[in-house]
Amino acid sequence: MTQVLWDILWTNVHLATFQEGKGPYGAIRDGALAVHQGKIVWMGRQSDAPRGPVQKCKDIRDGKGGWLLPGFIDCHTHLVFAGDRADEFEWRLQGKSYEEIAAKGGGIVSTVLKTRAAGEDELFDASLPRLRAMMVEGVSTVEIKSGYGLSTECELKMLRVARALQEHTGVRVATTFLGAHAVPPEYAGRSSDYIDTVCKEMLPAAAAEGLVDAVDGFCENLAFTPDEIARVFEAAKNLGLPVKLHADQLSDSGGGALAGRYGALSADHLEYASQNSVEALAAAGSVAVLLPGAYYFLRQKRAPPIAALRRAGAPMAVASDCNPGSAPFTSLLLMLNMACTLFGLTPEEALTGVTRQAARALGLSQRKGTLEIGKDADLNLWRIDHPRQLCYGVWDATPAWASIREGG
Ligand code: DI6
Ligand code: FE
Repeated sequence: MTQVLWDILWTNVHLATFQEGKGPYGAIRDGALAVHQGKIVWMGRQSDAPRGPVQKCKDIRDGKGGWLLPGFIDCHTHLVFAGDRADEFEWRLQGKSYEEIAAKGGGIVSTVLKTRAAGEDELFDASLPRLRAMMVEGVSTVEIKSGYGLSTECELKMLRVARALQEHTGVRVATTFLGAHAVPPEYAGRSSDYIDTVCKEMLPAAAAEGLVDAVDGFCENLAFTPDEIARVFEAAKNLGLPVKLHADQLSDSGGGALAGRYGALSADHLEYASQNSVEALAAAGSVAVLLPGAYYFLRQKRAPPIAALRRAGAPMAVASDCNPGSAPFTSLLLMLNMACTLFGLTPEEALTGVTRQAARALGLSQRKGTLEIGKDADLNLWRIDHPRQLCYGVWDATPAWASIREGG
């Protein structure tokens, strides 16, 4: 697919391509990369660049020895919400658990009440700064979940705001319907009836408006059982939508195994995942999405079974889980650091987790996640000496030195 015409040629750069099987970071030192009509059309060692197209290219850019990486992908966020939960943070520091607070009507439901009360514009204005903070650190694709509406009207409002954020910022937004996040107050004690409404009314309405790229659920003691989630997954399947799952975050509820059984794009959290779940995920090719920010913020004691995931060959992604209750964070760079220090990922694994594997967790591998001929020219140029520095700490490259979004 070498084109004769190149719109842009990046020279004097190192490439961290994150292509599978291409050595550490998929690195190409002293590289060059050519872009045509928003796609990568050539990349390799600069000395190997074909003369004809180089001579005809009118926009040759000097990367000054920096590193080009794929735009980062935050593949698990709840960044559209109203208000905050700093009060609960204080209560937890005094010894109350996340589960206790949720059981007393706090937790997710308290954010639901605030999100329901917010108008669409207000919700957009509250969410935009969080997305902007992510963009500053090189995020060019973000997944955004509903799940703080828990009514047809408010779930659709959240998803419309998520779509509007893409329109406004140019960041690619993947929307996920998370109606099965918690039982809303008007259905207290009737979770099965609520799941009926999710399957028969809420999800079909959201899908009909084209607002749903994937369907998620919260499988946990304080949320929904595997049987209830299975009903949501069946409804998703009938609509031809892919699924993903909040699984085994606070207890082993068999969520990982359920996700594997449905061929989920991903199973997320997984602190309490059993060997059975790990194997089911690996067999299905589902991505294990690790969320070290939530683990840290809830001061959990048990880390996800990283060694078992590695042994099973399960792909691992890293994301922020940005939400007001368990992970009030927008920094994917901080998550990279936490994935290494708290979960023991190597810097290469962590970075692969916000590029190639994160794209896979969103079903976007055809276009995103690696530097590869034919993929979107969705790039960040970082002023670093080595990609590992992005996991260690970055203080002279924020905002990403130059962000190039030639692709859609
Ligand atoms: N797990 C989480 O960590 C978030 N949602 C979920 O299912 C927490 C959401 C919240 O506490 O508001
Ligand atoms: Fe989450």
